[in-house]
Amino acid sequence: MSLERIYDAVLDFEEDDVAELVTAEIEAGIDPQEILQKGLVAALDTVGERFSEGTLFVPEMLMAADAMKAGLDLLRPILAETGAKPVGTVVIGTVKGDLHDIGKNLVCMVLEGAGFLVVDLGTDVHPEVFIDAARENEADIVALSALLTTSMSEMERAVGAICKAKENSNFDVKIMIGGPPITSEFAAKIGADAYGVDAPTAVKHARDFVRA
Ligand code: B12
Repeated sequence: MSLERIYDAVLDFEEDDVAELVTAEIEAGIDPQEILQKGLVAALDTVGERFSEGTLFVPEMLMAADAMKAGLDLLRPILAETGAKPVGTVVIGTVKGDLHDIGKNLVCMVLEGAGFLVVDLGTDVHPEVFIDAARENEADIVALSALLTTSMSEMERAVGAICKAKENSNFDVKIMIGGPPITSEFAAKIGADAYGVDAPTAVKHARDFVRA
């Protein structure tokens, strides 16, 4: 019931209401994953459908994203709470030309929650920036996100550059990619080590990589 109110508040672009309702759910002991999936993520899916239908436009999409972020900010520390020593280091970013970061931020949160040290490079990240950050932080994994179909070629370019850097030095990282236009076939074609359909799958792959 209250999760529906969170869903509605995101669709009404009511940041303050989202924050208030999410706080109430947390205090009531509701599973943070449930608040996230059934309240916040479900609302953004509806936003996407309405955008596709042409009944909602970019400014509204942005306002809904801001409302969702108000809830995410409250859930982040709870999802990330572990206190354990990092099990590995992940450098992550959204590829060049792409400004979407909500899904990437979710991936960051669950990886942190699973005990990884996450270095978030933000959005519109150039290939060399991924490589430099991975070297500097001695990363085990580089994770790349893309939301736009037009970003897929940038992802291919970035993964290609990382693979090339791996050939020429003692630089060794696993590459994981994700985002709605991405598929496992595309990941295999461009030389990525794994494709993750969602945040929990990202954790599964990351764990497999550091165990291997
Ligand atoms: C919010 C939003 C925006 C916001 C972004 C705000 C922000 N800070 O992110 C704003 C308004 C800025 C925006 C702008 C644009 N957007 Co937009 N946007 C969306 C929307 C509604 C939601 C995206 C989202 O956050 N989803 C929720 C998250 C949780 O899901 P997710 O990103 O898929 O992430 C999950 C998985 O994919 C996976 N994952 C994601 N990344 C990674 C990475 C790794 C390593 C792994 C393992 C997994 C993984 O795990 C995540 C969690 O489970 C979508 C529609 C939709 N429902 O997807 C359109 C959508 C992505 N946008 C679209 C478009 C067209 C645009 C614009 C071009 C619009 C315009 N004409 O200006 C611009 C592009 C700007 C740019 N250069 O990037 C299209 C893309 C179409 C396409 N196939 O190319 C979509 C699909 C809308 C539509 N139906 O047409 N957008």
